[in-house]
Amino acid sequence: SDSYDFRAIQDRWLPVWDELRPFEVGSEETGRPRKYVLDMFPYPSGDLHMGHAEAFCFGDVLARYWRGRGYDVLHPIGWDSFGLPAENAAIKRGVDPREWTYANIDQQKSSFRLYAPSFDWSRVLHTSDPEYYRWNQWLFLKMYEKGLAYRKASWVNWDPEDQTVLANEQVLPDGTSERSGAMVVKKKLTQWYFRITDYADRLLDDLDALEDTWPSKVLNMQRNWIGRSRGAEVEFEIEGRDARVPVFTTRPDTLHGATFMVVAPDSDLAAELAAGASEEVRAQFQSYLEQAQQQSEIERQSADREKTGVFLDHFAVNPVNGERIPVWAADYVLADYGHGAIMAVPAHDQRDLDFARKYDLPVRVVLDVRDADGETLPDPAESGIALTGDGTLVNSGELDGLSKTDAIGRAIEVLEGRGTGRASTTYRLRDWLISRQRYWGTPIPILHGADGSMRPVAETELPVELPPSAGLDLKPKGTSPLGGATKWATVTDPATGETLSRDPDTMDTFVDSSWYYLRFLAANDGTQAFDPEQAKQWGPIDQYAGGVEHAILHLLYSRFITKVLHDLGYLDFEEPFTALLNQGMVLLDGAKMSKSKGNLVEFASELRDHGADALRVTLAFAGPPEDDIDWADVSVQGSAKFLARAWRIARDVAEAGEGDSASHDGSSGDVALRRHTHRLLADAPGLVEAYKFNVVVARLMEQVNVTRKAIDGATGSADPAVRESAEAIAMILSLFAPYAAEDMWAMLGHEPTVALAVWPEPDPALLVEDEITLVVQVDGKVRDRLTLPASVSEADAEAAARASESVQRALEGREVVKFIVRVPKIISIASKP
Ligand code: ANZ
Repeated sequence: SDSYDFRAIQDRWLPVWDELRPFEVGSEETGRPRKYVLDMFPYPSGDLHMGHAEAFCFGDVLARYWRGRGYDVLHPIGWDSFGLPAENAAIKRGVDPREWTYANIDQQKSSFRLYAPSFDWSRVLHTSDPEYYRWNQWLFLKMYEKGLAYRKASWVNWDPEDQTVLANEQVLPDGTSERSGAMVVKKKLTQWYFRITDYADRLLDDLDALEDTWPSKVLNMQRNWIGRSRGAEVEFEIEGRDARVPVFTTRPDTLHGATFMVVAPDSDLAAELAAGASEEVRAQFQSYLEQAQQQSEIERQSADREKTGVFLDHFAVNPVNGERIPVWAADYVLADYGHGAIMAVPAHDQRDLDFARKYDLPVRVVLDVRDADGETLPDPAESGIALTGDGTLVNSGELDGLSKTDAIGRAIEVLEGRGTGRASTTYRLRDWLISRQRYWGTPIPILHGADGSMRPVAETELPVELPPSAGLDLKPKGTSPLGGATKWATVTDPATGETLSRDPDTMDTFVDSSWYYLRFLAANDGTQAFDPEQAKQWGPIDQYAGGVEHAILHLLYSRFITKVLHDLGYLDFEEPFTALLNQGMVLLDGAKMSKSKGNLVEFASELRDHGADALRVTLAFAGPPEDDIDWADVSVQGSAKFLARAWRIARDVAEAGEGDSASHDGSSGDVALRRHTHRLLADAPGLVEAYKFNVVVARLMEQVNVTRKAIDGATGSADPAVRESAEAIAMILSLFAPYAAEDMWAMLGHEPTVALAVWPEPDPALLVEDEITLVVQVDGKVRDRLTLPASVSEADAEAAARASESVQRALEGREVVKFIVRVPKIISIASKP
């Protein structure tokens, strides 16, 4: 063939690869080192989109790279196929969620086939298959056995539109649902939880080991999400109540300045205290509570919001000075952080101060805080500005004169001595709410007795399969649709004959994705969730790639479940993802693409018009993979031109007719070109491993140009150095453009597939840098000749000239007025006395 035709090339190689199945890896020992490279698996909401194209391009570059380095690479693919969109489509269009889901999966599979990521297609999984989700149920039972899965009634975020529970991070800062846009409200429901808070310290501390291999942004998001806070628990007596009330504080040093107490309106304590108050207070409290429940957590905590509250007609006793302080309910205190109650220190906490000023509560300074000039700062009661800085304790009895830090330690000792408090650590992290009142998910394998008792489904009875959706009302209404499947839900206990009912809730789909990476190791194994032996061989994942939208929850939950499985004895590692790459987004004209905005670049049409190779090269060349790509700024045509140029080099070598590559030992031929080729072979690995894919593509472009010059110049296409370059280009190009590279490889006389060709080591003799001689003139006279590497930077050349003794002598007592560096020829310096 004569000219580069991407369609013909795709048609040529697709059937060959289908036949060869080059990326399937077995479980047997090969003696080669291993890498496990995984892309976050897709959700089948339609066909693949440009975001997928990008993410799977980058993951594939890394998978193909490690194969080129001689590794066995496991690079599997599956589908995260349970979840709300399937169910919403079913409700809207009356289709079966199952049909909708699997039709989309088929569509995505065929797009993937053409796009050609190097997946091991023998290990495909879909989380909505009973063969998969039975192991979710197995995991649930293991967690239940260990006390890590439990049920409790609690306030949850409720999306009144979708009629479903939302996780905190699905509630946007303005209090609306990320899903439906509706205002989220609080609702009390009995729900299933996983006890992730037991793992808070390990989840936090183990992040340190990922410092060099995870984006620091993600590490920080994880750290903030867990939110460890060290301080003290202080117990306050409440008049007329037997049990003392604990509060959490990071500032026990300020105890003498606690002039009132605040409890969260939606806490049990507030309800109890209000119940014991006058009718008027009860009524006030009730309406305040209803108002508070309309607010999102973020709103409630916002600093600039006007403070509101209700006096609960009760008094607490400050344990350090016996003072009687009023107890209020206010929504800036959250029910599920710390103990849901605080000691308010208005002089030193801004929110407490705002509240005290609004309701005329006393403000007592207990730290003398000064400004930079040593002046005591103004009284917060007047200034309205709390003294949050460091200072010396005053008005605080035995703590007077101590620094803040010393006073914190001393106050804890005092409290411990009296048995009214102790050092304590609190976390922002809450237990993981895993139950959903929706249809399209994993049924929770628990049976309920009429007496309220619970028993786990026997492992041998798994999977608890989802009943068909036909006849069920899938519309969200706050209770699970599965409850309506009466036949399915009713079970007779074979042992006792008792009638039991199945738990009607389904699991959060984050459970499915928390351990899927392990299922790939034994995707077709009907006897176990995964093979611990294989997990030892392949795990943990060497390279994980995916979107930053999963920076918190998915990664946190996977890390948690990995630690649980480790503790249960199934895994010998505790962190699932050794290295993480977060790709940016694909934008158009600076905006996120979406159907509703009408600015969607369709993956399918790009693929059809330009082919997989040009698309992939464009994505890789657009910039560092972590950055956003604006599709308006890239040129797919430019990528196609580059591919054609690369391809023609192999064609020219083939047409030169010498035909057999074996006759060339590589030691003959154009040395300058060989140096270029070996420098590329030497640099490419470091660049790929540092995710500088765009630089690798740029280097390939340069290599193609240099090689073209050699072909068209004196060297000619029959020179062995040209063949050597063409082969290096094909191998490295195969990371980005597998079709063109395969075609080049074939033209160069090799069998498929270039994807399994191991890159040659560069010849050190060809890596020695060329040298240049740089003339240094001072005021027109040659003063020195410097021998420097050809690649020297201007700054280094200037430094070398300044360091030259003869130059220094010529400049003695004179002032440099001009310093002109013209690498590789001359440096000229002008001076005056
Ligand atoms: C007294 C005090 C004095 C406080 C002072 C701060 C400054 P972090 O660092 O975020 O953990 N707090 C405790 N529980 C709360 C709840 N459920 N809702 C709202 N606020 C709560 O914050 C800990 C501080 O936040 C605690 O220390 C408590 O106020 C407040 F000069 O106690 B502090």
